[in-house]
Formats: sequence, C-alpha cells, structure tokens
Amino acid sequence: MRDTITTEFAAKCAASACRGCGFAGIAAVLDYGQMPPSDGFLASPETLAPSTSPRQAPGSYPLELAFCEQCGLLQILETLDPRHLFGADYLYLSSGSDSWLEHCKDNALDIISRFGLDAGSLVLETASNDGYLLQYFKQHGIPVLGVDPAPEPVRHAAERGIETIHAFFTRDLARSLAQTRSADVVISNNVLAHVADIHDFIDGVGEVLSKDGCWIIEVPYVKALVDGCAYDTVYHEHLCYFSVTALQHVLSLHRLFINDLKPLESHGGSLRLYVSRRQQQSEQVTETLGSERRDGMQELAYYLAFASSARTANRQLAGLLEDLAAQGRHIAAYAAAAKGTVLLNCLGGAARHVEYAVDRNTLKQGKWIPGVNIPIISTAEIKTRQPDYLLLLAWNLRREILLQESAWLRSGGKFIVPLPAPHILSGDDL
Ligand code: DWN
Repeated sequence: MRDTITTEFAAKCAASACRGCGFAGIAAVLDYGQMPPSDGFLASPETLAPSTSPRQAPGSYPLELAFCEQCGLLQILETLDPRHLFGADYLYLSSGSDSWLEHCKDNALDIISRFGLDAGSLVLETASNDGYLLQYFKQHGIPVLGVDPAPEPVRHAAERGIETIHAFFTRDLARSLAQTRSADVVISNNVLAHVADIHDFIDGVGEVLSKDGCWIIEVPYVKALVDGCAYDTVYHEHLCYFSVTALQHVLSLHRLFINDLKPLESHGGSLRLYVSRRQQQSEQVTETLGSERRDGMQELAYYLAFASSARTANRQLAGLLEDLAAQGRHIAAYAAAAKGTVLLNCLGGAARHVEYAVDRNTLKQGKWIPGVNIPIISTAEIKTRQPDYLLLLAWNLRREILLQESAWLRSGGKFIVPLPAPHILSGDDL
C-alpha cells in the first residue's frame, strides 16, 4: 500500500474513464501496488510475477482505487479477465457461513410474501453460486433458475438440484432466455460490483425481467467500507464500490429506479436495493440520498480521508504482528477469505509472522494464499496447534466464528480483529 499518490498514479487515473458514467478523468484515491487475485489460491507456493494484462497464470496486478467526481462512483482501474477470476480457481461457496444462510432464508421468505410468488412465478439469480439462496425458493415450490460462471459452485448447485446455467450473465444470454420466459424477480447478490461491463449486465436484467418485475440487488455499501476502514475489501473482483447516489445514476441511464432499500450487516455492511421500471421512491431511499450528500460522499475528500485511515490501520496491524512475534507468540490466520489475501499482502514483511491460515472450506485446504505463500489448513488444526493469536480475516463473520472457537478462546487463545483499527478479542469477550 503506497503512502502517497504518485504523479504516475494520478496521471493514470486522469487518463481513465469512469465505469459508471464514462466521465474521462477520475481522481486517484489509494494505490495498493501489485496485488494477486484475492481468490486465486495456489496449489503450491510460488513467487508471483508482476503483470499488467490479464493472464491465466497466477500473477500480481496493479490494484488502484479511484473516484469519479462526476457521478460519485468509487472504483478500481484494473479489469482482470473474469474468466481468470471466476474460473476453476474460484472456490468460494456462499453456503460457507451459517449466519449468511440464515440471512438468505429470511430474505427468500420475505421476497415470496412481498411479491406473492407461487408455482407460476420465476426467480432468476445472477451469480447464484452453489444454490445457497435459490434452494429456499425451491423448497416453497417456486420455480428458480441460476446463472453462474464458476464451475465449482455450479457443481455444488447441481448436487442441490438447482437448475443453473454455467455462464456469465450477459445481455445476449438474457435475450435468449427471454425468448421463452421472464422473471418476476431477478436477484443479484454481490455480483453487480464484480461486472466489467455493468451496462451490458443491466441491459440483460431489463431483457429478462417481467414488465412489473422487481430486481433485488445486494451490494457492499461504500459508506460501511469507509466507516469500517475496510480497505481489505478492495480487490480485483470488486470493480465498483457503490453509494446509493452513484448506483441510482447508473440505473437511471437504463430507466430503472431504486424504489426501496434495506441496510444489511452482511459482508461488513451492505445494502439490499429494490429496483423496478416504475419510480415509487420510498422515504428511506430519499433519506439515504440526503445523508450521503450531508456526509460528503460525493466529494473526493471523503475517500482521501478513508485512504489515510487505511494506511494508518495497516501500519498499526503490521506493528502489532511484529511486536507479538518479538515476544515469541505464535500467530496464525482464521479464514482464507478473499479480503484476507489483500490484508496479508498489504502487510509487507510482517505477513511472514502468520504461520498458516485455517479455513473450513475443504476446497481451500491444502492450497496457499497468493502473494504471501501462507498454507491453508483445516480449522480442526486449531485444537492441536493451539496458536496464541488468530488474525481474523473473515472479521465480518466474527460472531459465528467466535462461538465456534469458544473452547480455544477460553483456553487463552486471542483473536486479532484488524479493522477499523487492530484490536484483540479474548475469552472475556464471549
Ligand atoms: O465478493 C465476494 C464476497 C462478497 O464474499 C467474494 N469475493 C467472496 C466472498 O469474499 P470473502 O472470501 O472475503 O468472504 P467471507 O464470507 O468473509 O469469507 C468466508 C471464508 O471464511 C470462507 O473461506 C469460509 C471461511 N469460514 C470458516 O473457515 N469458518 C467461514 C465461517 C463462517 C467459519 O466458521
């Protein structure tokens, strides 16, 4: 993570067009330097060569955060090949968290009742992963269809009996689907920020969504990212970081309207947005737009202040790890999360004190976190290895994880929670 905005970085931003509105000349915010793809877990440790163009082989790529003062969209400059990011190496399973599954079950039941869905309806999910959400609609007899490009999650969805098209959701795919069916509800959880051609994607939803249908979008909320100093959630999969104002502008270009929204705790702070062709803006949307203006979220200064906090938090975390290691403490990491790859790679030399990472996703066990070559092993190893500290990389799941590891905590183990500033959780915090 660079301490300054170099003239080269500023010039690169000035020569770049905004992903949302196309404005030529966005502003530099934070330069992370070379960063490997956050879910690009390695089969064996290797030194990653710096790359500038998307390649199939593992590599590290520029990760640069910039802001469009025209439409208010925070975004990164580099676009990696999505076939590289969401191909065979993409091992994230949305069913990996019980609390997230509970959230999804409640969401599905709410949607069924809110829109009066029945056996004659269709719910389509873009980036449906392993069927984590559509399974709950199917259990209630609602016809579903998933679309996802990553083979491993799609394989898990098939085992669940969830019909899934193994492809990227595009306007062309939607157009072919629309020949035979239209969706009463389209759901896009944690995907809109990942899409290189966001306007093609939105057009695709317009093709397949029924006339009075509703598009339900969940995206990490940029206000939560800033308030929580969640600099580790900036990575190549996440091309955009949305405020309601910025997303409303992008959708307006497609004559779509955000009519309601619900703040969520998921993924460190997200928004669920209800979008349709008819404008019926709720008080909550109006209030949120107003608070974004009052908070200065349309100004570059708001994001430069975040960048400064991020550098401070990163320095503090590196210093804490150095101090604990100097005391002879054994430190490991909990969860091989995508954001964990970024956090560890931002630490520079201090990452060498993290001896291994534990994760309950068996697809990730036996692999290595890229850029820092930290091995990933089973969470069962906590009991046998008894590390002094676990750096909590999936800090957004802390409640669930602390409860699961309560025995280790009670025996004296401690979690290092990295954000918004590094702090320690012990058995007393259970
Ligand atoms: O965009 C994305 C965000 C929204 O979700 C994707 N890049 C994938 C994912 O990012 P992430 O990997 O940072 O997500 P999580 O959900 O914060 O990390 C989950 C990891 O934690 C998984 O590898 C499973 C692991 N885990 C665990 O080992 N024990 C999770 C729980 C709840 C546990 O008890």
